[in-house]
Amino acid sequence: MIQKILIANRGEIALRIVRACRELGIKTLAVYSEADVQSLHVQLADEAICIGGPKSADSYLRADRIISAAEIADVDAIHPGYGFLSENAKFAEQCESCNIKFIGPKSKSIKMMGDKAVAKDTVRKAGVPIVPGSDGPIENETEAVKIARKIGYPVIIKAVAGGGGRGMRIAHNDISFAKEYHVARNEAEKAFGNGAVYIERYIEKPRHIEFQILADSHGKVLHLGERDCSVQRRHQKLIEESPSPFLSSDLRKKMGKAAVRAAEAAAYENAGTIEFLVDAKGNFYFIEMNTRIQVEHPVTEECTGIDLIKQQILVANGEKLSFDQGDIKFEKHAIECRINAEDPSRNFAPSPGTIGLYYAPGGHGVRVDSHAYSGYVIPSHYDSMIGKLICFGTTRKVALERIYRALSEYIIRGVKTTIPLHKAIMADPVFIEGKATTAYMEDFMSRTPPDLFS
Ligand code: MV4
Repeated sequence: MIQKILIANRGEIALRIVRACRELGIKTLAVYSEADVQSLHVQLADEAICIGGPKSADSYLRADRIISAAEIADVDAIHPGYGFLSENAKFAEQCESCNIKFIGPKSKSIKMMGDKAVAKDTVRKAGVPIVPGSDGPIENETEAVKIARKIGYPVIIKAVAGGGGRGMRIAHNDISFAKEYHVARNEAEKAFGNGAVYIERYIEKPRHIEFQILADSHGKVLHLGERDCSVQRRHQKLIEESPSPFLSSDLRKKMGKAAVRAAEAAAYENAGTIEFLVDAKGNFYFIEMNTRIQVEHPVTEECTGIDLIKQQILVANGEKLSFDQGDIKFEKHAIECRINAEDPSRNFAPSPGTIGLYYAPGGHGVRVDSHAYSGYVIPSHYDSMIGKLICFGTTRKVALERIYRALSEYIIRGVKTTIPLHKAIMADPVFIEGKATTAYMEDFMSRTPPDLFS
């Protein structure tokens, strides 16, 4: 049985993992950088070890130091959270070979899904719809142009080693294609050390809808419904909700079954996400799989009542999932706003610094996952998310009214935050009517005066 877990992360997710471990009676070891000495996860964990300087590359990305800390403190498992080393197949492999359980999928699954072209091919063979495009990476320009013409413009060029929107280029004709193809290859080579790219038909103004997967080591694969993550800016999600206001129950069923088939094709184990694009007609296409717990997992937890972090730990411990697909009830509507220390009226410039007064909302149907507190200094070395506000209720209307109320109560002094922006969006008829696509944020920002969200 797992008795002690090293948490290889920081911020709200590190705190979230400490809390799950406490309830399971598992001891925790926090690792932290010199910039996070005052962090809540360090104070609340049973033990803590400093692993290096403020930069991620000197601390949270140092697999060697993290594994040393794991051995010194004699932990049984490592929870990687999201970001940092969470989707690093080599790190998962190192844990496996040191006899430390990596709380996540097998390194083979991470590797397979990390290559976005292999991932597409794998799920296609399992009967999951994918965006029409090239079969695998395309090595030379002449062939690439031929394929782009055959697919039909506009097309999107994506890095095989990319994901999450990094390294994507759009082309509308042969001339722009030739240029973008080379830019994409060069960028991919620089960013990932792998210049391989593939081509897809560009779906205009899609919805971004993902399914939560949970799988045990005995071959049981379940889905926990979807999250609509269409409200994003520069591939940073801002708002996530479940159920999606766009899906019919028929489409939801079809997509859920496809998501389970996709995870089965990857011999997937632990928590993961199957991402789909959905066009205006309701056609859906697999685009990629995330082999980690995600920021927005609380949305699913509040809809289903299932604690995903606890389930991750139980599955890593070799236990069978104690429920079946039919036991999962989707009875609530949940919505999450990401609270970032950014200034929306100044192009979302980061706003690190010291929080003065901090007062989080509460009451019926309100959850706040945050590591912030009065006097907390937000370091400038990491992402700007300082918390997540999740509100839930029996209907979408109740959840939206509740989150507007909770946003109005939320006090964070001393730094700029996305709270006023979220209030403006929650009052926007387009959003309220459930009409947001991935084009929503750009449109909202262009038609809304800055004083409404600053
Ligand atoms: C696409 C797409 C349209 N067509 N693929 C963005 C996140 C990454 N996981 C995949 N993404 C997209 N892939 C095809 N074939 C649209 C997006 C996309 C997007 C693209 C450009 C600018 C903003 C975007 C926002 C959301 C999704």
